[in-house]
Amino acid sequence: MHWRRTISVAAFGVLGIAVLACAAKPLQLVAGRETAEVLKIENNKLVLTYKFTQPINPRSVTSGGTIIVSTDVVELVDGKITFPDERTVRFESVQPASELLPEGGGPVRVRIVGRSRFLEWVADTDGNPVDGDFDGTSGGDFVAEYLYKR
Ligand SMILES: [Ca+2]
Repeated sequence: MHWRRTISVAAFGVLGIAVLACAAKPLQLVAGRETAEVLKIENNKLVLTYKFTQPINPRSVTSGGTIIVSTDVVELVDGKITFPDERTVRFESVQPASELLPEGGGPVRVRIVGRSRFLEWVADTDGNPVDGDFDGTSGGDFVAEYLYKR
Protein backbone atom coordinates (compact mmCIF):
# COMPACT_ATOMS: atom_id res chain seq x y z
CA MET A 1 0.00 0.00 0.00
CA HIS A 2 2.37 2.63 -1.26
CA TRP A 3 -0.15 5.49 -1.23
CA ARG A 4 -0.75 5.11 2.52
CA ARG A 5 2.90 5.70 3.22
CA THR A 6 2.89 8.75 0.97
CA ILE A 7 -0.10 10.20 2.81
CA SER A 8 1.42 9.66 6.27
CA VAL A 9 4.70 11.23 5.19
CA ALA A 10 2.77 14.21 3.82
CA ALA A 11 0.75 14.45 7.06
CA PHE A 12 3.91 14.47 9.19
CA GLY A 13 5.37 17.12 6.91
CA VAL A 14 2.36 19.40 7.46
CA LEU A 15 2.45 18.72 11.22
CA GLY A 16 6.13 19.58 11.33
CA ILE A 17 5.55 22.89 9.59
CA ALA A 18 2.63 23.65 11.95
CA VAL A 19 4.79 22.92 15.02
CA LEU A 20 7.56 25.15 13.68
CA ALA A 21 5.08 27.95 12.99
CA CYS A 22 3.72 27.71 16.55
CA ALA A 23 7.18 27.68 18.08
CA ALA A 24 8.17 30.92 16.34
CA LYS A 25 7.54 34.09 18.32
CA PRO A 26 4.34 35.77 17.18
CA LEU A 27 4.20 39.26 15.72
CA GLN A 28 3.39 41.72 18.52
CA LEU A 29 3.19 45.42 19.13
CA VAL A 30 6.28 46.76 20.89
CA ALA A 31 4.10 49.20 22.83
CA GLY A 32 0.85 50.95 22.15
CA ARG A 33 -1.10 51.58 25.34
CA GLU A 34 0.17 55.07 26.10
CA THR A 35 -1.45 58.02 24.35
CA ALA A 36 1.84 59.96 24.31
CA GLU A 37 3.74 57.23 22.47
CA VAL A 38 1.07 56.53 19.84
CA LEU A 39 -1.10 59.59 19.19
CA LYS A 40 0.02 62.91 17.73
CA ILE A 41 -1.55 65.77 15.87
CA GLU A 42 0.66 66.77 12.93
CA ASN A 43 -0.38 69.50 10.49
CA ASN A 44 -3.88 69.24 12.00
CA LYS A 45 -4.05 65.51 11.10
CA LEU A 46 -4.59 62.70 13.56
CA VAL A 47 -1.48 60.49 13.46
CA LEU A 48 -1.11 57.06 15.10
CA THR A 49 2.23 55.25 15.03
CA TYR A 50 2.68 51.61 15.97
CA LYS A 51 5.93 49.68 16.19
CA PHE A 52 5.98 45.90 15.87
CA THR A 53 8.46 43.20 16.89
CA GLN A 54 8.91 41.90 13.33
CA PRO A 55 8.55 43.11 9.74
CA ILE A 56 4.93 43.50 8.68
CA ASN A 57 3.29 42.48 5.44
CA PRO A 58 2.36 45.96 4.13
CA ARG A 59 -0.62 44.63 2.18
CA SER A 60 -2.17 43.32 5.40
CA VAL A 61 -2.62 46.82 6.83
CA THR A 62 -5.72 48.59 5.56
CA SER A 63 -7.54 51.63 6.93
CA GLY A 64 -11.06 50.61 7.94
CA GLY A 65 -10.21 46.95 7.27
CA THR A 66 -7.51 45.81 9.68
CA ILE A 67 -6.92 49.15 11.45
CA ILE A 68 -10.17 50.65 12.62
CA VAL A 69 -10.14 54.11 14.17
CA SER A 70 -13.11 55.97 15.63
CA THR A 71 -13.88 59.04 17.72
CA ASP A 72 -17.02 60.44 19.34
CA VAL A 73 -17.54 62.55 16.20
CA VAL A 74 -16.62 60.13 13.40
CA GLU A 75 -17.53 56.45 13.55
CA LEU A 76 -14.88 55.35 11.05
CA VAL A 77 -11.90 57.63 10.57
CA ASP A 78 -10.49 57.31 7.06
CA GLY A 79 -6.72 57.13 7.06
CA LYS A 80 -3.66 56.92 4.89
CA ILE A 81 -1.32 54.07 5.88
CA THR A 82 2.44 54.38 5.44
CA PHE A 83 5.47 52.46 6.70
CA PRO A 84 8.31 54.60 8.09
CA ASP A 85 10.23 51.31 8.32
CA GLU A 86 9.35 47.63 7.84
CA ARG A 87 8.27 47.25 11.49
CA THR A 88 6.37 50.50 11.85
CA VAL A 89 2.86 51.42 10.75
CA ARG A 90 1.75 55.03 10.53
CA PHE A 91 -1.93 55.98 10.21
CA GLU A 92 -2.69 59.57 9.18
CA SER A 93 -6.28 60.79 9.06
CA VAL A 94 -7.57 62.08 5.75
CA GLN A 95 -9.81 64.61 7.52
CA PRO A 96 -8.38 67.38 9.70
CA ALA A 97 -8.17 66.49 13.40
CA SER A 98 -10.39 69.49 14.19
CA GLU A 99 -13.25 67.69 12.36
CA LEU A 100 -12.58 64.41 14.16
CA LEU A 101 -12.36 65.55 17.77
CA PRO A 102 -14.63 67.85 19.73
CA GLU A 103 -13.41 71.18 21.17
CA GLY A 104 -11.10 70.35 24.05
CA GLY A 105 -10.33 66.87 22.71
CA GLY A 106 -11.81 63.44 23.31
CA PRO A 107 -11.25 59.71 23.04
CA VAL A 108 -9.68 58.02 20.01
CA ARG A 109 -10.48 54.31 19.81
CA VAL A 110 -8.32 51.93 17.79
CA ARG A 111 -8.71 48.30 16.87
CA ILE A 112 -5.93 46.41 15.13
CA VAL A 113 -7.42 43.20 13.78
CA GLY A 114 -5.62 39.96 14.65
CA ARG A 115 -8.54 37.59 14.29
CA SER A 116 -11.32 37.70 11.73
CA ARG A 117 -13.71 35.30 10.09
CA PHE A 118 -12.97 37.15 6.85
CA LEU A 119 -9.33 36.03 7.20
CA GLU A 120 -8.12 39.63 7.06
CA TRP A 121 -5.66 40.71 9.73
CA VAL A 122 -2.43 42.54 10.27
CA ALA A 123 0.20 39.91 9.54
CA ASP A 124 3.92 39.32 9.50
CA THR A 125 5.69 38.64 6.21
CA ASP A 126 4.77 34.93 6.47
CA GLY A 127 1.08 35.78 6.85
CA ASN A 128 0.82 34.97 10.57
CA PRO A 129 -1.70 37.24 12.29
CA VAL A 130 -0.58 39.74 14.92
CA ASP A 131 -0.83 38.60 18.55
CA GLY A 132 -2.92 41.65 19.38
CA ASP A 133 -4.16 40.29 22.71
CA PHE A 134 -0.60 39.50 23.87
CA ASP A 135 -1.36 35.92 24.95
CA GLY A 136 1.77 34.60 23.23
CA THR A 137 0.06 32.98 20.25
CA SER A 138 -0.73 34.47 16.85
CA GLY A 139 -4.15 36.04 16.51
CA GLY A 140 -6.34 38.25 18.64
CA ASP A 141 -7.34 41.89 18.29
CA PHE A 142 -5.47 44.79 19.84
CA VAL A 143 -7.91 47.30 21.27
CA ALA A 144 -6.98 50.64 22.81
CA GLU A 145 -8.58 53.95 23.72
CA TYR A 146 -6.51 57.12 23.90
CA LEU A 147 -7.60 60.41 25.35
CA TYR A 148 -6.49 63.39 23.35
CA LYS A 149 -6.67 66.79 25.07
CA ARG A 150 -6.30 70.02 23.16
CA1 LIG B 1 -3.07 35.97 20.69
